[in-house]
Amino acid sequence: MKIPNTILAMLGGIGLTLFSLWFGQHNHLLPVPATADAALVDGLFNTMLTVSVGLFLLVQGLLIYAVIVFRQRPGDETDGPPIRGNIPLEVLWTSIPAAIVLAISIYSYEVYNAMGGLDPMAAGGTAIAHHHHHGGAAIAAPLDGMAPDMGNGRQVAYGVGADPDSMGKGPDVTIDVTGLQYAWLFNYANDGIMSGDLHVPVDQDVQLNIVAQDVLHAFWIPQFRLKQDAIPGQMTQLRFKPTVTGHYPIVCAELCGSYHGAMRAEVVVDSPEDYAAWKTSMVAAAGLDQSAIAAAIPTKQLSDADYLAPYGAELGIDPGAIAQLQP
Ligand SMILES: [Cu+2]
Repeated sequence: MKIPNTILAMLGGIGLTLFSLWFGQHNHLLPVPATADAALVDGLFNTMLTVSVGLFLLVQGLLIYAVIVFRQRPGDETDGPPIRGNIPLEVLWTSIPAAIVLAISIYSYEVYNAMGGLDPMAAGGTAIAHHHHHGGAAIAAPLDGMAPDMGNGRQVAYGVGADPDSMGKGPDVTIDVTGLQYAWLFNYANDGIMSGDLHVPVDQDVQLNIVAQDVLHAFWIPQFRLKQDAIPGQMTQLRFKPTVTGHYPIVCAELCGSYHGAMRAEVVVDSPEDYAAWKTSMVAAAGLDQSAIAAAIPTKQLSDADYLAPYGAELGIDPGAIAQLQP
């Protein structure tokens, strides 16, 4: 008995769909989701991956099928049939991708809105509460890291703000973040703490006010599913609720100079007790010796060779080779 080709094609389509749906949910491509909103991003990513895997297998499967089934047989010197255009086919393969792109746009817009990305300053709780005036001149350009005033008294900023359901509520913790070549600095103004690593308490609403001191940087925590440019003269912000305690990397995701690759820090999501203990230890350390913290932060004053020496040891590079670097 021979199974009709239409039945085979249908079974193939069902199998391909089921595999794509399964793979979209079991791809393990993303690191642990460590904030309340991370699941939204993962949902979007997994949906796009499901569609992509399905299309990839369909297109590549048909290609391989055609290469095998319609290959040139020995002794066959004829030309292929002169096929030109196929309106129904073109309508089909234009309308399906158009519908997919439209659906993904609407979905991603909803995700961005649910994360608080559309109106980051609407949360109310913000460090930017006053206006600066220089010599009485009303200057529209950003001053001192301020967001520009759009004329109606509302500050406009970039970033991810509060979820729509926590709009109007201030954050539990506010931390000022400065990106500079080649480090991140975290300033807990209320506690008088300056740190090279970021500590945040689990299950609390955290707001980061981000600026850059010199050039563009980008503040990226993969486990938080958040990335935001740090811009000189223009404050940006990120607001999130960490949900999983642990240590995660902070990566600069904008090529910002020679040692951009070394511009990494760590975010530690602490239990409430650990967070309190860390703050106490930092306050004590700051009281003892401010310069110890400053010394721990890499600066541009180091020569290239000095700066690279610890990394060279780590990578097994001959110290002599590093010493020959031109300043
Ligand atoms: Cu950087």
